[in-house]
Amino acid sequence: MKVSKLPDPFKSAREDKGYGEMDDQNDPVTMLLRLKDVRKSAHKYQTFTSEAKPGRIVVPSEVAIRDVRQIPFEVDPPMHRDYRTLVEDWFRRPNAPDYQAKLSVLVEEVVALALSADKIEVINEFSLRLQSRALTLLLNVPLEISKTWIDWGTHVFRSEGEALDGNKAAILYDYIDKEIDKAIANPGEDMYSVLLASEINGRKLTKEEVKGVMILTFAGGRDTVINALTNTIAYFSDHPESLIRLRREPEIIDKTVEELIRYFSPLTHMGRVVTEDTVVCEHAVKADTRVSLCWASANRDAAVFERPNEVILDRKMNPHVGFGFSHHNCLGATHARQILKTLIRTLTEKVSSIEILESEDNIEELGHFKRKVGFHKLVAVFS
Ligand code: EMZ
Repeated sequence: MKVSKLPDPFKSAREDKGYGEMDDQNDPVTMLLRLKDVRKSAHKYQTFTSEAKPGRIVVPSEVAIRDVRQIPFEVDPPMHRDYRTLVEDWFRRPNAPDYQAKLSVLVEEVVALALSADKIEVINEFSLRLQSRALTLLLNVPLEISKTWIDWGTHVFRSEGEALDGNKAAILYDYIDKEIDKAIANPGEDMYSVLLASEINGRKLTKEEVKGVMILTFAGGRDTVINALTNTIAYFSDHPESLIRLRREPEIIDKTVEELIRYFSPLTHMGRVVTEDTVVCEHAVKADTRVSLCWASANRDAAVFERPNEVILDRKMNPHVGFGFSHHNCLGATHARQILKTLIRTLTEKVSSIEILESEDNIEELGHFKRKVGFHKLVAVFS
């Protein structure tokens, strides 16, 4: 099997029943597997809330390790809209030419480093490095700060064995508290200062709210971006012909970015808590239990996507939900898309082939479903 292949473990459950079931720390989850149901349920925040106990909509649940609400992600409309409006412009900055010029420099440096080394371990020496460096642009802080973030590793709430780790979360929380205090003492042009100065319903955001936005900014775009970047490298190692095609047809790169996000689905699913007894796919779900919107399964739904298990670089109809769907769709998507687009363009310009020397898959265990989401290790030679 090709190293970049991500099999679809949900096919038969999706086609037979439309849902799957998994346990998670004694708080089971009914997973919605069809694109149509995932989209429909994403809209229905009154029945499927995001505003549960902090950490409970994440699968695996983070209830045991955090009590700060992430904003706007763990808030429902109408308040959700107010928070979202507040941060939306900031998160659209990656569309600006000067932002893109700076991002290109960062991407080119990381690719140059990969080319100059005999071999690299892609997750740590490429993807984590690029993710953290690019985040300095999103936060508008100096590049050197990324060194601290790189030291935290690929996940801020999990340690290497994948176990949820409260001590690790505390490192992020202390760090953010200190940064907020620094910005209060000495306001600048960084994201903390901008949030502290902003108003919601005629009042300033509280420190706790600023912290909630910052935690999401650090946590939500970390392992997801790292998986997307690492999987992109694996993909081009298996498909040098795709690099050649994209070099000749750079105009399809935007479509390729969407297709890779669909195929990789870096975030497998996101939960909601059921507010009243209801039915999903003819299956009863009780109030105060959890469902999840399984983006990874929905993105392989043959009722919507032709040849769903193939990467079609210029796929025409691509209504994927790799960045979520409805009001909670990914706030960081503009930044993530720009990173991938810049990476692909840079690879077509500078790299002819990538050889994988060693790999270890990262397989998520979701009840009886086992899903490869990326790698624990990927050693590569860039030429
Ligand atoms: C949460 C989540 C957000 C969660 C869009 O996803 O990402 C996860 O990686 C974090 O652990 O806390 O931020």
